[in-house]
Amino acid sequence: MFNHIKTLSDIILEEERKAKTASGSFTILMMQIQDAAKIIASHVRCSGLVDILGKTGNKNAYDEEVQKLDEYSNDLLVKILLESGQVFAIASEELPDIIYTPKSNAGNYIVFFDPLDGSSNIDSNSPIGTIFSIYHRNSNILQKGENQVAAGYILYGPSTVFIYASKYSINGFTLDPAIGSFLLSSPNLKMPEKGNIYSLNEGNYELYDEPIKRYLTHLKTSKTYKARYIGAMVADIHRTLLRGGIFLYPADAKNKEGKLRLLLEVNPMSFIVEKAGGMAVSNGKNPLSIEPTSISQRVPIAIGSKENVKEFLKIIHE
Ligand code: AHM
Ligand code: MG
Repeated sequence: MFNHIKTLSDIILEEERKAKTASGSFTILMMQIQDAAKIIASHVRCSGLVDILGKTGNKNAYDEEVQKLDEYSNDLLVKILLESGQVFAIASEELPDIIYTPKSNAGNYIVFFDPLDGSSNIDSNSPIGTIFSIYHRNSNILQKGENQVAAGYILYGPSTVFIYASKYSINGFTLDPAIGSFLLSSPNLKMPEKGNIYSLNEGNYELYDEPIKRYLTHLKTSKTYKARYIGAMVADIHRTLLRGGIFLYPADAKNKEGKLRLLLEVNPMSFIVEKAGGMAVSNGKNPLSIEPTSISQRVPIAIGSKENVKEFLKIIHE
């Protein structure tokens, strides 16, 4: 029998049919985000050539001016989203301020994004990603994470993977470069209840406060844990989603509020991980319940398999 593999577009259309009042606007927005992801993925594949081609007249493989990949990804997303007709406002990790779509073209969604997360990995040909978070239009742009309509990330690794979470489901897709579609590769993602991997920048050890040091000692002396840290949240969270365990970016003496941004990194990842059955905590609270104060607000984060996050909470409160 003919076996059609579902695509990301199929899932988005299925969900549109479930939403009784849907106008098609969200579907168009998600199609635009998919397009941007494919274009960024294609540029990531050529990124190692930029230096070589750059020397021959500042043109890249696409005959465009050579531009840093993070700038390129940001400019592309800004342009695609503002021209989509579906967004009211956008905010990017690369930009200091919120950008509003001109009234004539304004839509009903607000999109936050980190166009190229982990960009310091580019030079060493290591994984990088894009993170996005979608809200309904509201006069208050800075809404709690629990109001997210959908969130997702794209991981540019050995293959390009798109994780998409909405109120209906969470699924993973892999880009088939031959046909240019994201094919369903991890349906109904459910993360392990517990894992044996912890992930944080342990180079900051001396800067951590006593409870975090105690927790790390607990992990090491239990002799059941492995350490893994890629330094790109998208890649570290993706491994945590598939294999279980915990990812942390705690506050420390240098990063007093933590390093990762609530609206651009922490909330989309917390939404995704919760949908997959995991848990996130920030200063003892669910980050999705925090009232944001600014686009650049940073918060500490511990996120991952439920049992691992509960164990973290138990040890730091001892
Ligand atoms: P970026 O979005 O500017 O690339 O920075 C965020 C990144 C995360 O992807 C990663 O988890 C973290 O910063 C790594 O920070 P550090 O180098 O301090 O370990
Ligand atoms: Mg980032």
